[in-house]
Amino acid sequence: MSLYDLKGKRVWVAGHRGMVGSAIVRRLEQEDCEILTVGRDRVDLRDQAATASWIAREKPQAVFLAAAKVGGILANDSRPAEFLYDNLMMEANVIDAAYRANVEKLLFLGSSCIYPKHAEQPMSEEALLTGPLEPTNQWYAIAKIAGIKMCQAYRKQYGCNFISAMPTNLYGPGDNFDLDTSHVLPALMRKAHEAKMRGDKEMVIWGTGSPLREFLHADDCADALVFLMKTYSNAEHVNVGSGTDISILELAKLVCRVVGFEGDIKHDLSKPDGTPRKLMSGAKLKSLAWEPRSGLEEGVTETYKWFISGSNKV
Ligand code: GFB
Repeated sequence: MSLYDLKGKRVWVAGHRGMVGSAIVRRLEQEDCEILTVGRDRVDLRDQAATASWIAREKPQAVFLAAAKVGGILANDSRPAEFLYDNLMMEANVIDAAYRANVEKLLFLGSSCIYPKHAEQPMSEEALLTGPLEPTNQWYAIAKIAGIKMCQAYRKQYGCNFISAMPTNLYGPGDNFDLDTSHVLPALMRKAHEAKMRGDKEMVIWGTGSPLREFLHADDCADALVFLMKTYSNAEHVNVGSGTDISILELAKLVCRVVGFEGDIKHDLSKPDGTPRKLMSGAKLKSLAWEPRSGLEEGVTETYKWFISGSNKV
């Protein structure tokens, strides 16, 4: 096991204000390292020169590339140019500048949507590029696949110690709760909460509710990413998931139970279901001796406490 010691290192978390980036910062505070961050107001990672000069000046030794343009199924489907361009530019600029600044180790974050729409479940890392993608998020998926390939190419040609991790659907503190652009779990939590506050008799979920989704708490994901940064060095990407999935309708019922909303659940069938299932195989990560800590109900309960604590900015 090739250990990379974070002790005393300058570690840059690109995308530190996002849900995953902020979870990585929280997790790194348990390490004896110097955490570097920079806001997009100071350095736009889509700007190659600005990105390269910041990295050359700050000289990070390790990089968590968690900066990305992300969103739920509707945002992905309705803003393909932004999801493709922004993600391609950010990853290309950071990965290339990291190589030129002799960064010792970089971890690139992708997503479980990189796998084919009808991949055999659970999806192992080998399923990549073996079939057509889910149309609603093919743009984001292609950008993330390109990021995996860039890390592999820089490892092959320049010997860079760059690795890739593919988290499943994440949730937790700092998530996006905007009802048009968010992912399903925060959207259901906000809808159930607001329906309860208004005394509504029902709440509406998108699609049939039959698709299955795997969820992992952002803090569990961050722990896995720091674990991989320290212990993994290989060209192939690594799935980071919880190993269990749930139907969207059952998730809605779980969220309503946690929120305390007792109304009916209705379906807006004008909205897309997306991929029917995308459960990832966690065998590779398990073989490296990492397991997620929190279960879904516990994680949703903790996230709802955060949501109603007023820390949420929506
Ligand atoms: O989380 P989500 O937006 O994205 O949708 P994906 C998951 C499922 O939840 C879909 C249903 O079947 C939605 O129709 N759903 C039900 C809802 N109610 C809602 C709602 O109010 N809001 C939302 N957003 N969904 C994403 C990709 O796919 O997975 C991203 O688009 C990324 O790029 C992410 O890869 C991990 O899970 O379908």
